[in-house]
Amino acid sequence: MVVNESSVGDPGLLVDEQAGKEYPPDSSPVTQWHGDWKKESYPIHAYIDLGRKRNIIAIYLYDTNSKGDFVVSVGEPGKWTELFTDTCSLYNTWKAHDVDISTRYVRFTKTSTEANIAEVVIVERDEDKEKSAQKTKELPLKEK
Ligand SMILES: [Ca+2]
Repeated sequence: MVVNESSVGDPGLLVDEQAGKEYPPDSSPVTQWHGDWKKESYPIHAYIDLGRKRNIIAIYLYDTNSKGDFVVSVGEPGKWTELFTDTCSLYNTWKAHDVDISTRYVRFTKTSTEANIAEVVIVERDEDKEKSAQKTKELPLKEK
């Protein structure tokens, strides 16, 4: 579930192109999270609720046009810790961020209209395999 903390934009577009189970992802997402064109609207924030605490081993971002800081944080609503900042310096490229973190919530911050990310893939550790593709959209559905 994606929660929009801002009054503009649709952060659901960060997780609307999760087709395929490849790891690492090799698709070419096109719909990106955008707020509006007003400078004063930024930064904008949104977070994903993974349903329960997950052991996250990688976060992939699909970088599109322009450059700007895209911040990924973990923790819980009202209490975030920055995990990393991606400068969005590449073009139409999947960027891998290896992490080792246990969290239920992952927050994204788009600091400007230029910090353009089209899709996010969050990989949870699978105890049966070394690395497996369990994506954001599917994670909450795995609840037993
Ligand atoms: Ca998308």
